[in-house]
Amino acid sequence: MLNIVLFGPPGAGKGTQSAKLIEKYQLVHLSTGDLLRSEIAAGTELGLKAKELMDAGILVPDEVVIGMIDHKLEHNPNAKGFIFDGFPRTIPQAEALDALLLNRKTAISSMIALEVEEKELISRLLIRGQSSGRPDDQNESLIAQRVKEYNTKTAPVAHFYQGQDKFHSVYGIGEIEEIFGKLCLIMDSL
Ligand code: B4P
Repeated sequence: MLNIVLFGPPGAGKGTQSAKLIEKYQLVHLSTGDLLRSEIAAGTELGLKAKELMDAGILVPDEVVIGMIDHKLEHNPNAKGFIFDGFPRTIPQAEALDALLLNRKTAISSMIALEVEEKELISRLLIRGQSSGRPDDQNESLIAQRVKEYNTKTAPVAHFYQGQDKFHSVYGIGEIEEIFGKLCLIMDSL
């Protein structure tokens, strides 16, 4: 199985590149951001709790997202592999993912990080906010809060995969196709 963690700060291009990768490599896309937004849209209790945190630019509790991923793995027993987009975002999430995959006799193949400077992240997300209506893309201070959350809680997850010798990084500014080409080179080398 090919199991990829696509990593990077908010707005780095994870969702954008995941969509292209799943098409080319026939993998299942698991985005915790998308899963949480569908819970919000469905008005579930989980969604109501998550919305408050997401609208404030704060990560939702580990057990919530780990439970969602476990559920999705359970429902895709015949997948050729997975693209994890926006997960794991903390060290406990990374440890839990290793355990969930080990239970299924598989493992993460590689983490690929998209490196983008903060100024560009803020500009991309403000543009997306104008068209998507996503509450967490609406103002600069909220986006800065998400980047802060990333720097303190999520960035250390890269070291977790460096320690397993599974870390790759790609510069994430430029044409979408050009960045996709660099990701494919890594994917094809795995
Ligand atoms: P996510 O849905 O994961 O949102 P994101 O990080 O903001 O988006 P992404 O990174 O995928 O966007 P993309 O760059 O593709 O998370 C939202 C919230 O959910 C979090 O803040 C948190 O509260 C919660 N959450 C999610 N997962 C969690 C977890 N595991 N644990 C705890 N909480 C969790 O796109 C950004 C924009 O850039 C787009 O408009 C795109 O068109 C544009 N773009 C992309 N590539 C570009 C390029 N090369 N050039 C120019 N623009 C580009």
